[in-house]
Amino acid sequence: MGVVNVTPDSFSDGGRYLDARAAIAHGEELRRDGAEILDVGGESTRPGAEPVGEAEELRRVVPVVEALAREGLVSIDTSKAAVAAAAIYAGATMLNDVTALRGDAAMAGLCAEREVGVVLMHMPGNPRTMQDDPRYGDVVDDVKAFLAERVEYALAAGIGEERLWLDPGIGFGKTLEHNLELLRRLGELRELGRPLVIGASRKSFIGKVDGSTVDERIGGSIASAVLAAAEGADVLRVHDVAETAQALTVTNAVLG
Ligand code: HH2
Repeated sequence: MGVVNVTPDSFSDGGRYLDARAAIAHGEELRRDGAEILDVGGESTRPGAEPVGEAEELRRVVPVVEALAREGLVSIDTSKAAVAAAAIYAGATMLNDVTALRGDAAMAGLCAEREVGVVLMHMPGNPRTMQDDPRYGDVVDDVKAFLAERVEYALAAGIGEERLWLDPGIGFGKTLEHNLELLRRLGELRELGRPLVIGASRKSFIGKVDGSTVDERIGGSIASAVLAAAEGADVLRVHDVAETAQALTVTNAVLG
C-alpha cells in the first residue's frame, strides 16, 4: 500500500503533493514501483495536527481518487463519512479509518451499504491527545482486545467479516517501547483471524531508536516492513514503495 498524502502538513511529505496533479503523478509512480493499493488522504493524523474542514478535505482528495481509481485499487484515508462517500463514488473500494469507525456515526452504515473493505486501526483517544502519556497493561493484549471489539461493532453494523482488515496503529498513542513490542509480537494479532495492515514507514519511533530525522528513516522503515511481513503482516503501508518492494522480493527469495 503506497501512501498518497494530499496535505500541506503530513509529517514526512507534507506539501509535496498538495496539488492534485502532483498527487496523481506520485500515485502513478508508486504503482509503477509496485504498490497494489494507493491510500489517498487529505488530513494529517500526526500528533497535534490541525483538523481539516470537510469541504477542504473533499477538494483535496476527490480528484486524486477519481484519477487513480481508473487504473487500480484505491483506499481513502479519512474519518469523515461525507469524504468517504464521495471517494467511494469516485472509485475507492476501501476505507482506511484511523478512528476504527468511532469518528463519524454515519461511517459504519455507509461501509455496510457500499460493501467496501475497511481498515480498523488502533488509536487511543484522537490525534491531538493520543501521545499524552500512553499507558497499557500489556500493549499487545490491549490492542488485540480493542480490535476485537471494533470487529464486533463492524459486524453488528452489517459489514461483512471478509471485508475487515486490522492495524495496530504504530505511532498512534504509543511510546517507543510500545511500538517495538507490537512489531516484535505482531504474530499474536493473527489470532484475530483477519489480514493485518502495518504502517511503520518513516515514523518517529525510528528516530527515537537512532536519532534519524524523517528524511533519514528509509533503512528503519524497510527493516520494520520486512520484520512485520515475516511476522505475518499482509499489507505494508509505506512511502518508499520501490525500496520496500525490493526488500520483500529478496526476503521472499531467501525464505521461499
Ligand atoms: N499512519 C498514518 C496515517 N494513516 N493508516 C493506517 N491504517 N495505519 C497507519 O499506521 C497510518 C494510517 C500516518 O502516516 P502519514 O499518512 O504518512 O502521515 P500523516 O498522518 O501526517 O499524513
